[in-house]
Amino acid sequence: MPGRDRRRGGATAVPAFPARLWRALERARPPGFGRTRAWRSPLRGPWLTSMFGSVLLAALPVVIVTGLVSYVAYAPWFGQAYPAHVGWLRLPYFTWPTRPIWLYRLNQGLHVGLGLVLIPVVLAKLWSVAPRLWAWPPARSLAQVLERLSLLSLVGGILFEIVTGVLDIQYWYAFPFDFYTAHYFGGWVFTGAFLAHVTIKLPKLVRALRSRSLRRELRTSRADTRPEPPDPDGLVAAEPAPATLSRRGALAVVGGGSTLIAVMVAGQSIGGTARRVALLAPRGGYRDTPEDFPINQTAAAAAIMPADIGSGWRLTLTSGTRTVQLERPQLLAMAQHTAALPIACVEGWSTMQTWTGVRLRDLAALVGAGHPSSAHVRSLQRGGAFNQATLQPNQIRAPDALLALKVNGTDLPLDHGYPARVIVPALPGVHNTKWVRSIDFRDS
Ligand SMILES: Nc1nc2c(c(=O)[nH]1)N[C@H]1C(S)=C(S)[C@@H](COP(=O)(O)O)O[C@H]1N2
Ligand SMILES: [Mo]
Repeated sequence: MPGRDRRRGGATAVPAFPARLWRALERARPPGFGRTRAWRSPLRGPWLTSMFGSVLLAALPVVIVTGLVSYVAYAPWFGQAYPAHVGWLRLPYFTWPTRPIWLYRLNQGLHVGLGLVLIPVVLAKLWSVAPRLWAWPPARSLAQVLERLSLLSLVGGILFEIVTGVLDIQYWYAFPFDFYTAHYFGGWVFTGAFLAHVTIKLPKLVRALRSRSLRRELRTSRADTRPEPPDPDGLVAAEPAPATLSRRGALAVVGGGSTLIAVMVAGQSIGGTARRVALLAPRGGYRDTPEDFPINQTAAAAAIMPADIGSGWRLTLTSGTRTVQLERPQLLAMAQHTAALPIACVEGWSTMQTWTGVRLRDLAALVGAGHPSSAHVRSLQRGGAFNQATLQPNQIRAPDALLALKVNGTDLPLDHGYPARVIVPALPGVHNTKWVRSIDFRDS
């Protein structure tokens, strides 16, 4: 068969290793590797691999870009992104806008939601190229050594991102390193390998997609399913078994898996009744009523003491040498503003609520900061990574940027930050500091 000949020809066309090295590799074969005849599914072939590949080609750039955008949204120039120092991987920074208010909500919903939905497609694509991943000897030439190394970053990279990402949103910190740092650098490793892989494989992908008609595949039953013609890469089984599933069946299994995941996570962004079927989302179990919406960290978990938030509580405002202290009734006596704004967590969940409180810019003016260049907000919470945040000028100036005292018409519940919390349009959830103790405005 011409395909078989081409496969052999392909291997010798590049300068190969000396025969001695080859024999040594052959002797060192680990169990399970190099058993080309053991892979017998008649579905494997360039067309099926390219179907999964084209889905990933279209969707993974969205996951990558939203991940990087989220890093910038944290305002890394204030030293409050993770990791804080990224060396020459520094992105072009830009001021994170406050409009549209759903910007961060959309960004994180896409990053986390799409990332989860693509897991079945990634697994299916890995399954479709499995004979290549278990090939032995692992490489026959220097060019193939390089290819194998790039595949290691590609496959290892995406599996690492999936595992760390999923464990993080499930609050299962099973790993001994910082999640954000690992996920950030892992993301770059994967992105580099992804770009190289797409550049090398794109012509093959286009050719393979053209080799069969999707519409015809969707009409082909299991009984009529035949292997693709032998290919130079050896994806097609040398001794294919009879089909136990049609290609349309395989696409349906993968598509069905992705749809199921979509149903089980979309609710954490949409809210309402949909949140109740968001079984994969750790913040799924809320009724989404004015009194019962998602909480990131409870007051008990944050060790907020009743004495700290009683009648002795004061908000301390500073700017330069000026200091103003306000009790809660004094804050309530100031001009109140109401706005419907989302809390959108980096973990993908979000919730829309109606907040009432004092505008941050009014608080700045009170302490003489007419044009603040930043606001440093501190919480009563003593430890933890989320007990302070720095806001950009536009996040102080925005008319809907509030120090909220109420939500949905009643006093803030303790778990949502009583006596006062920050709520700013389009701000990453983590910077909406709860149980606020002080705000320091820097004037420019
Ligand atoms: N002091 C303090 N503020 C905090 C947090 C915290 O743990 N401590 N969590 C932050 C995070 S990560 C999010 S997503 C939001 C969640 O607000 P909620 O618990 O009212 O829903 O609060 C932010 N503010
Ligand atoms: Mo969060």
